[in-house]
Amino acid sequence: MSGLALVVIAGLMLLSIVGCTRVAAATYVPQSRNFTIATVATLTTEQTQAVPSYAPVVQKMGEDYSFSPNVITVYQGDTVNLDLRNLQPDDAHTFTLTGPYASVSQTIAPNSSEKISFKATSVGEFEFHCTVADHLPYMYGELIVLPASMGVADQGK
Ligand SMILES: [Cu+2]
Repeated sequence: MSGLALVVIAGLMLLSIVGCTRVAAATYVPQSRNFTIATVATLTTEQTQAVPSYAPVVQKMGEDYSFSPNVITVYQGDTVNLDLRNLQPDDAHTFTLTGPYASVSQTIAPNSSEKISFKATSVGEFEFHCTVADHLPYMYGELIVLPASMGVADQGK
């Protein structure tokens, strides 16, 4: 056997070894993600006692609340566990998602909490809001569901 043939055979063997050790494409393992979301008073009738100049604003615009945090980010396939806390003593709220998650809606009575869970199946940005008419203009947030492929890089961190 010629020296050239030996080199070719050795090269092919080396390629097959390298080929065998190639790492298989990683897949994202869905996680369980927990969030606590509180309803926060940003402009209310009660506050007008401390800051009288708020009174005409509240009278004209109505009371104003928000969710804190108001952005939730997860990966597709994750299970989202929400602990919803209504911190107001006299106002009920809802946590209501939109789009493919529209079935996720929970009323939270004054001074109480509710826990809900759902699976993040659809990728995209989806608004959540409180359906109480006077709260709706300001009381909203966003669920961001990233593609599972983006979660691979974060796996194990
Ligand atoms: Cu509300």
